[in-house]
Amino acid sequence: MQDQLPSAARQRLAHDPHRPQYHFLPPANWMNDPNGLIHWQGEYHLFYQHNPERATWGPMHWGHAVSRDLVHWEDLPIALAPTPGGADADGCWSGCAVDHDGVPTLVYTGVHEGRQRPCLAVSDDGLRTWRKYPGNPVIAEPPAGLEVLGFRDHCVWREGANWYQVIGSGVRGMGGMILLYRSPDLVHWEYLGPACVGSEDEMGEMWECPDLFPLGDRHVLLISPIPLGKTLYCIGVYANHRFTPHMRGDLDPGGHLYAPQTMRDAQGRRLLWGWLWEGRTREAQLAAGWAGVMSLPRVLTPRADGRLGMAPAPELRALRESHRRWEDIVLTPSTANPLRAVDGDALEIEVEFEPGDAAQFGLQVRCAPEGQEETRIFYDVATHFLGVDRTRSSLDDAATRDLRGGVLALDPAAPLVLDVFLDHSVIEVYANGCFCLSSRIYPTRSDSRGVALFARGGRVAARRVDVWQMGAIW
Ligand code: DQQ
Repeated sequence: MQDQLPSAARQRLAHDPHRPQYHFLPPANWMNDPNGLIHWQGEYHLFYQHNPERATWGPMHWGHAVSRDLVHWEDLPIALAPTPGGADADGCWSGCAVDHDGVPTLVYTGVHEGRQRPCLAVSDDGLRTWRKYPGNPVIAEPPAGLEVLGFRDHCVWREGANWYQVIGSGVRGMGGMILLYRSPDLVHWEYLGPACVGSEDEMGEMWECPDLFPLGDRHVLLISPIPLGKTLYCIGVYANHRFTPHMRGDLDPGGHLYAPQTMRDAQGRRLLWGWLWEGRTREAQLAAGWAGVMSLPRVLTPRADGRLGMAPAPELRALRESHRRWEDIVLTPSTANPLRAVDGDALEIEVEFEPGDAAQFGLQVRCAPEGQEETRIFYDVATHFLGVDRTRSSLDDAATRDLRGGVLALDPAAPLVLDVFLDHSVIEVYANGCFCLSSRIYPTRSDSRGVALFARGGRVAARRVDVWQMGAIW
């Protein structure tokens, strides 16, 4: 059910122990993809796919929030709702925001009777309310001759006098692709051809939520391919209307981040947000009355080793409250837990490990006193696997229990620096500035609040451990 006031809805759900306190999520009900990210006159605007009626995916609206500091968010009225009989009668799906000669303009996918087509909306009151372009949709059909599996989600940018956009698409038997268009005015679009086509076996058949942007002297393409259920990043060269990938990777092998979008802010930073989906049943989501969380803002940077640099936005330090530090701890399998005094479900934990001869090391969070529940964030030295093990995170059968992660190769003497953000049911792990894992956990016990460090099969040193209690953003 939709509450009258966002603040009343937030209040009503505030005591849910799984509800994050410093990650953005809507007042209530369903959220998926971030949309329309834009830094406008000192304000960060975050729009999002939203079903304001229920905590399940449904008729898509664009929810809207604004922030001056990237940390605290204020709810604004819903920006877009389906128009009965219109090109978006069945949903306002994902898209982006651009500054069209001073006019804030949303480019989104209108869905009607199974057709997905680009639509526009503009604001003349500082992005508070939105007027749809009466001529929607602005592209009537997908390109002739292509049997596309989808034609949706928009990444729009300016080059000289023209606008360009790529639209997510794919053709069965060929693979996922982005279709490139050019326009002088955002209304009239000329099709230029596919800017990139992937191999279906490796990169799926339909690319959702493409984002193509310059980073350093390269371009990055983000895609969320069906049926992979995860986001890939490709680093390569964009020239002559073609993007050629030179390397690719999993953006976040934690298994919960999807359909991210980026924006360039006034400082010239490339910021990314992604949708962190739930790890529990539809019934559990409906009972909770909310579903879907936004990741923390991540700063993307080019790196000399060719990887994508990813770090939490430094503004998040404003959330740090009481702090404790430990230094030079040597851990062995029999060491008593040095962090036994730590208690919390909204924490930032930064640890610098110096690998010794331990086979595995890491930390545990949301630990119950007798170990009935715990979540392990671990590094396996032989396989270079950094993972989140939630096989014992929850006594609730409805919560996903698995082990997810990916390979982070470390030089033998190099430290592993983990920056872990724990926020009730959300875990975000940042490692060595180039690796992220997002996960969701649902411990059942009110005393599952402990934190521990561990080593298996040998010794490891924790050179520095910093733990902060984190404040709430509302
Ligand atoms: N979510 C939107 C689509 C997009 C998908 C619909 C990705 O536009 O392809 O809610 O999660």
